[in-house]
Amino acid sequence: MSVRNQSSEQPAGTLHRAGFACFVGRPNAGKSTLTNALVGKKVAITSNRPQTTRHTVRGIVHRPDAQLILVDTPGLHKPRTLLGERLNDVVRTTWAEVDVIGFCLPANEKLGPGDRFIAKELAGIKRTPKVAVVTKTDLVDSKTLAEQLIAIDQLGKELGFEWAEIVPVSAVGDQQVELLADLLVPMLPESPALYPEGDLTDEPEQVMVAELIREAALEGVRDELPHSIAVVVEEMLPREDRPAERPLLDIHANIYIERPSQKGIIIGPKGKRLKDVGIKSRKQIEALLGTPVFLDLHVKVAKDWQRDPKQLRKLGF
Ligand SMILES: Nc1nc2c(ncn2[C@@H]2O[C@H](COP(=O)(O)OP(=O)(O)OP(=O)(O)O)[C@@H](O)[C@H]2O)c(=O)[nH]1
Ligand SMILES: [Mg+2]
Repeated sequence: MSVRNQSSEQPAGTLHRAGFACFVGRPNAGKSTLTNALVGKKVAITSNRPQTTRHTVRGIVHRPDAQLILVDTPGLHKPRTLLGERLNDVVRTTWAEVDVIGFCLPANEKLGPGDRFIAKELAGIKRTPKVAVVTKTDLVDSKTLAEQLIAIDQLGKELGFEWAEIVPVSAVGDQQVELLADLLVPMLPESPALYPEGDLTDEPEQVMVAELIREAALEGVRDELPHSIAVVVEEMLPREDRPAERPLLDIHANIYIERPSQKGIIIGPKGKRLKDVGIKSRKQIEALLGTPVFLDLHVKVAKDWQRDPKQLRKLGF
């Protein structure tokens, strides 16, 4: 008898589904954390600063009878910069292309104008099923949650549509995350798998590395600074003259900020902050790539890059 990986076996007689679900919502609603929880691995960075995600990130959930491709999108907000406008455009293009939309609303915050604004736009997308995902349920009691569920149901009715489902989840508390996948899968079209088995994301390694550095750099910075940070990996090369059993990957990356005055904050007294960012992100990068890394970080000023089309292009937006 041979041992086989049951999880990738399709039960006889059932059809296979594959397709795309995107998570949309206000900044900080918990979209990326939920994406990671569903995939079972960190494919998107998260932080308690709003507007952490800056491009769509695909996370892939493999099941015996389905492949669910999650598209985590930047939080939709009132844009104040060219970057903000670009991010909102990305979200709108994405939700027009997916099979099901998951609208994320945090359980611990009353519905606000930002949520209504998004819901109104979703109401205009008639063909695509819309699932309301109530996130962060670990932060509220059952009464607050019940009120939120009613308010969301009401919001749909006001705007003239029915939610395909309203699902409370906690990505941090691992509550109902699997159930959400169970509910999304039947909304996908019949299709063979779209990605190779085992792929958890389609993010290029270089982008994931840059994102892990940005995540570490975001921690503990305040006010406008999180928005000013961008990271570009310039080079990733195996160090020459290393014995085969002790490889080392050299990574050169630039952390961009918008003004010279921000440089000191990122670098910190005697360079301590930058050093900590390096240590923290290097550990994560090593875990991701499975190889020891030498990380060389530099801080550079790209003046007002969020508003400058040329700089945005250079930084990949
Ligand atoms: N307690 C709790 N916190 C959560 C949960 N999900 C997310 N968070 C926290 O909420 C904050 C925002 O999470 P993200 O996943 O980065 O939110 P996002 O919607 O992707 O944000 P943007 O990318 O900025 O649009 C982080 O501090 C998370 O740790 C949850 O289920 N429970
Ligand atoms: Mg995010």
